[in-house]
Amino acid sequence: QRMIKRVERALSDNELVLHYQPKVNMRTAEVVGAEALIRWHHPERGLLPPGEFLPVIEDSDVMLELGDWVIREALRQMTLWDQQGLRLAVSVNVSACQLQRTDFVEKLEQALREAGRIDDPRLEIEITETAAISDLCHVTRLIEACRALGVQFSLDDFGTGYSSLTYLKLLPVQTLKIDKSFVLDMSRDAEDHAIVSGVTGLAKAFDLTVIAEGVESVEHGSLLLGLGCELAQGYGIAPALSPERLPDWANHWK
Ligand code: G
Ligand code: G
Ligand code: NA
Repeated sequence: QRMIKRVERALSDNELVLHYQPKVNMRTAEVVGAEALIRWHHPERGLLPPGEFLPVIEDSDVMLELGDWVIREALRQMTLWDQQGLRLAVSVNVSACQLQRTDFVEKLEQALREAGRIDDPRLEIEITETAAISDLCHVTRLIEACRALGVQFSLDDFGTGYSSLTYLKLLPVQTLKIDKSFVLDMSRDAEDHAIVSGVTGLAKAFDLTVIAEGVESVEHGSLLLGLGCELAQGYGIAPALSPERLPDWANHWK
């Protein structure tokens, strides 16, 4: 309870920040986007990763407040980068409790309008399979309504939840994110390699975009390219960077 109050104060005291992990096309060497990942500039404890405070506030109203802030902040940053000539699609993580809100789409539209991005959202929402499947009917309608606003969806950590092909067929997402646990071991573990290969093939068959997480090495990259998965994210490319550092990184990355 004290921790929830403390995060709420962090939000109003501007101690929360978004860092952005680049997403690249390994074939064309293009920087295609960035995933917003929250951090807490704690006055005593330094920069805290989300695992230190998100689980505590999940299912509280503060999580909803934080979720709203993440979307508004990411849109604001995107416009700043646009002004610097860096045109990126930005993705944000949205948790199950946010998706359950009946006013999610309304709030999103309001945020796009206030950010002046209603005509060019270039925003993607990452949801986990588990969150999507917990209320499939509601989430399906929500995705459709957001897509009508030009906002895209990706299924995060794909392969780790109770993914069934039926769900995949029903969910109108545009992108599958292959979970890093499969990518990390794909050079040593034949089954993980087969899973990455299978998900990539599945994405093609469903006409979806596919992106691999956890790309840490050149070997990961070449294996993925060999399987036809061109988009990637991971420490081998870049960790999450502060918004000030990202433009410089993007200009020098090849
Ligand atoms: O940055 P890091 O790799 O430590 O992130 C850990 C987890 O926290 C990731 O799985 C990510 O999905 C989650 N996360 C990071 N930022 C946000 C956010 O803004 N909202 C939600 N709901 N989850 C986030
Ligand atoms: O899927 P999720 O939103 O949890 O992904 C973000 C998380 O993955 C963050 O905790 C981030 O630090 C972590 N991450 C990003 N790239 C890599 C990587 O190449 N290797 C590993 N092990 N973790 C990564
Ligand atoms: Na994510």
